[in-house]
Amino acid sequence: MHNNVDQLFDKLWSNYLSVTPSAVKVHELLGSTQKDDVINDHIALRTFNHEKVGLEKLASHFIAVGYKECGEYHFEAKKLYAKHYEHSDPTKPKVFISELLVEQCSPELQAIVNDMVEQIDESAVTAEDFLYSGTHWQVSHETYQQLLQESEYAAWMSAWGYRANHFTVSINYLSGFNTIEAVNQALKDAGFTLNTSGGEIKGSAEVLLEQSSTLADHHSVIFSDGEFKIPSCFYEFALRYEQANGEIYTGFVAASADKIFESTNAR
Ligand code: OOG
Ligand code: NI
Repeated sequence: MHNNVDQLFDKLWSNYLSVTPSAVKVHELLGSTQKDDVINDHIALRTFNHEKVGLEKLASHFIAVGYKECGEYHFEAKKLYAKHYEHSDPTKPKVFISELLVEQCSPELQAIVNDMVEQIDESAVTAEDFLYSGTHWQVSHETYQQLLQESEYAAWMSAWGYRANHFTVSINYLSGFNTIEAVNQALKDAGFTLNTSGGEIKGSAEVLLEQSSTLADHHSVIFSDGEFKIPSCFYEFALRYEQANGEIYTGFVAASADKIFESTNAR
């Protein structure tokens, strides 16, 4: 485990950039109007609900650097469960960790996932680099496509494994943009394709959180039966609103998150 928050995020960031080159362009576009680089609202990681690698195992790496568990979320149709974590320093990214409820999936998917999880060395899960260690197994592109038929989430995990699947620009901290509409327009003008599932903007001021995201970059993966370009990771944008008590809302909105997951769908 890491003992320093910034070191952990630096590693997660460079690992994410290695398969998400468009993230550099996002920073140039949104951050160049201000002195400091962008502040990230949150990042997200994915896993399977096996004892060995369940979301609590990922969370322990963040707990070790001062994070506390905050909210929980259910995604029935996608068979996912998630929790979010916060640091006492509000400029440190929040963390959203989800897990696939494998026992609710088909016997075929369960067999594939069990086989992948079995190949993870127990000691790898607590190792310093686990959250950006990628895959610990070999899958074929054929298996990837088979998983895609049932769960895009499972397919993404089979190809990319343990890494941040997105970083999220905090619009609240941007000096050049005040609305999510303005951010989306700048992104589209620069040639980015946004995730339109559930509309370009997910959520509203009423639910205290507005979100949008790019569609994932495409990056090559070496599968056991060859190299293929598939969706990797994406960038998200979040604008948070004040609650009645005057404090900024720090939770997530399940109905919006449900659509954000689809940012790794193929274009
Ligand atoms: C997480 C999707 C949910 C949000 O901000 O609501 C999310 C994922 O794609 O793994 O990030
Ligand atoms: Ni997100």
